[in-house]
Order: sequence, then C-alpha cells, then structure tokens
Amino acid sequence: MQRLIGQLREIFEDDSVNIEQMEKILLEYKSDQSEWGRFAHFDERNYTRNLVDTGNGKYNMMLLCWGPGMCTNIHDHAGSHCFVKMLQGELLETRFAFPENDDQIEPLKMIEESRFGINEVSYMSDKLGLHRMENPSHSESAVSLHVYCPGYEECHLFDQRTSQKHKSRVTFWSKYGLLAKTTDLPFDPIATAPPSRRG
Ligand code: 2CO
Ligand code: FE2
Repeated sequence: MQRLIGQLREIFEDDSVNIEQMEKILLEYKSDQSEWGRFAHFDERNYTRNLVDTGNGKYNMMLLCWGPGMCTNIHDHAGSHCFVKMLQGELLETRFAFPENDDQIEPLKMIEESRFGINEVSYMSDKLGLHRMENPSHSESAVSLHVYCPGYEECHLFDQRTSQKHKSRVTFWSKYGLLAKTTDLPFDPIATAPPSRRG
C-alpha cells in the first residue's frame, strides 16, 4: 500500500492524468488486508469514506466500507477522474446517461450494469455519465479503494425518476486511520439512499 501511494505520488508529479497507467498500477496492487485494514472503519447505517492520502493536493485516495446492501445515490464526480480498486467483496455499478439539460423532467437513462470483484479496477468520469454503486450482497461486506483526481468536496445527486439534481458535500468518516469525531460529522445525504431506493 505504501508502495502504491509512492507510485501514485510519482505519476501525479506530472499534471496530466494517464488513465491507462493509473489502471495498470491499481491492477498490479494485490489486496492485502494487513496493509489497508487500519483505514477500514464501518458504520452500521451507511457506507463510509475513509481518507488515506491527499497526494500533495493532486488527488484524494480513500477506502469505502460497505455493509451488506448499502448503496450510493446516483451522482456525478465534479469533473474529476474516478478510479475504483476492489479490496474485498463485490460491488455492482449502474451507469446512467448524463441528463441532456437541466430542464429534462424524465427518468435517467440507464446505460449498463457491471460487477466488480476483488482486485478488479474500474474507471468513471462525468464524460461517461453518472453512476450508482452498491454492495449487492445480503451477508458480506465490501471494501473498495477510490482515487479521485483532483479531489473534490461537492458533487451532485440525481433523482432517478426526474433527472433533477442537487448539490451534496463529500464527507469523511475517518482520516488517516483516525475516526472523525462523530459530533463533527455533518449529515451525509450521498450515503443515505436506503436499499428500497435501488431500482
Ligand atoms: N463517488 C462515491 C462517493 O464518494 C462513491 S462511488 O465511486 O465513485 O461516495
Ligand atoms: Fe462515484
């Protein structure tokens, strides 16, 4: 994991992002719980974001910890690149087309569904649309490593039936392995989609 962070910091010294190179480096890393376990903090209500590294301000690397059935709302990525490396369990991604304009009042168009298992890597960006990620298992938890470049503090959540969007802040459950004080945590709507909203 330290080696992986070192590799990422090195390639991000250059300002352009090489998507193939990032995917290759993430694929080469083999999940080892003894390396990432100290960043993996779960919550029984929602999936959590756990900050691992900010890459000298070039990216945010974080672990997402998903209990059974937990899922995101449908969201964009604020113009950033989004890389996901599976460390444990499985995630189901559903992609949707970006609404053509803000006035569109009709359901979002689904593009595709993909499943990612341990050590697999996926890439997402606003150019490819919107997505929802979820842990489809009823019994197993999942852990995924996400690299967003550049890091961002706000994105948009989209209503699947109307395509209408609103802003949402990105918050962390822990930073560098240490739990953020629960009292400091603002309400985090991106992580509160109940399983019944999956469709
Ligand atoms: N972007 C989502 C979040 O920060 C996770 S889905 O993978 O990009 O909650
Ligand atoms: Fe996402």
